[in-house]
Amino acid sequence: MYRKILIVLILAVACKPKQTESCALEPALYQLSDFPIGCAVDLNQREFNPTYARLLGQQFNQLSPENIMKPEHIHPQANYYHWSDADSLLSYCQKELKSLHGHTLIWHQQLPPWMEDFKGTEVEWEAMFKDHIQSICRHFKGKVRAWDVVNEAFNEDGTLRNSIWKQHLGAAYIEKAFRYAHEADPDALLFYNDFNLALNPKKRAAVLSYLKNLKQRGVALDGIGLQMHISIAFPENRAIESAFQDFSKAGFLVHISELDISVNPYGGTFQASADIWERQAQKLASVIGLYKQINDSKQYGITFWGLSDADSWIPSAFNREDYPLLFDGDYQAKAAYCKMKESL
Ligand code: 9MR
Repeated sequence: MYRKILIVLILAVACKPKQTESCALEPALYQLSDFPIGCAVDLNQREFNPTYARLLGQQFNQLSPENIMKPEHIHPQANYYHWSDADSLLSYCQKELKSLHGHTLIWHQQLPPWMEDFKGTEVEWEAMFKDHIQSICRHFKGKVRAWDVVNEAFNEDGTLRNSIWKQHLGAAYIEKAFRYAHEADPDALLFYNDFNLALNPKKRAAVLSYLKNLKQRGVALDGIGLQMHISIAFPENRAIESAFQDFSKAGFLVHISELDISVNPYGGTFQASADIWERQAQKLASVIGLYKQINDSKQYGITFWGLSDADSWIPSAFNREDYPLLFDGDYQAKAAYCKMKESL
């Protein structure tokens, strides 16, 4: 009887589609790469979860704060900046020799209530906007590698999003943001960051032509952050290639800034299978291969939007089961991790 149960149990474990893959964790990802390999960090996890901290420290050499440099967190009141969390991440980066990618100065989301409710003339709005950008850039002057200066300013149809910034400062707010950031920290690289730029050619063309125009007019704009919240089903590799090529050939540094590869993009019941993990690994290999085709001087780096599947923003944001990252919920390497090491 017990033997029978044991056999059934062994068979069940052996037949369960394996998500994890065995490949060595060393050399680490960044050690195999010619460009920085980054990860979005949750500060609490880094400070209180030793498994998370060990893997993060071992595999990545550039970090983006997932939330703690966003306006609501770092500038919660008009006359108060909350520096301690970002400072703590910065000192970790300095100690561990990792670069810090600042994310993000100007966005329409995660704004503190006082900023959303701000009342004033256009001149007062601009003073507030300038103070926000320059206080943060000055605080981290010489210490961050780059800033995402403006995040997600475009709609999917290629028009400018009607954010509070556009409403109160006009379309010129984008150019002003870059000018103010550059004035406060002339050595930081400055990025425009957005999503769906591979998937949506109309949005890509609009953003590209807008950024080219800014650059031609002497605005200090160094690169594009292609977020790349993609999936095993889309976008097609040809579209990803076009996005990488279009921006790099126009002279912009290309940062794959928020990479994750959904395995359940349409939601609904999710059925894990070895085939799914393999497709995720293959999609990642294609992304890396296409990224390596752009001119070396334009390869700013690749950043994953989270460390393990347990840390991903996707399941809660879309209320669906998903496993979009390199490590599973137990911080074990997945097929995608192993494939990435072969592809770098
Ligand atoms: O991962 C972030 C999540 O923890 C926040 O709740 C969310 C709020 O909108 O922002 C997420 O990060 C976003 C990033 O800052 C900008 N691009 C889209 C990302 C996913 O929403």
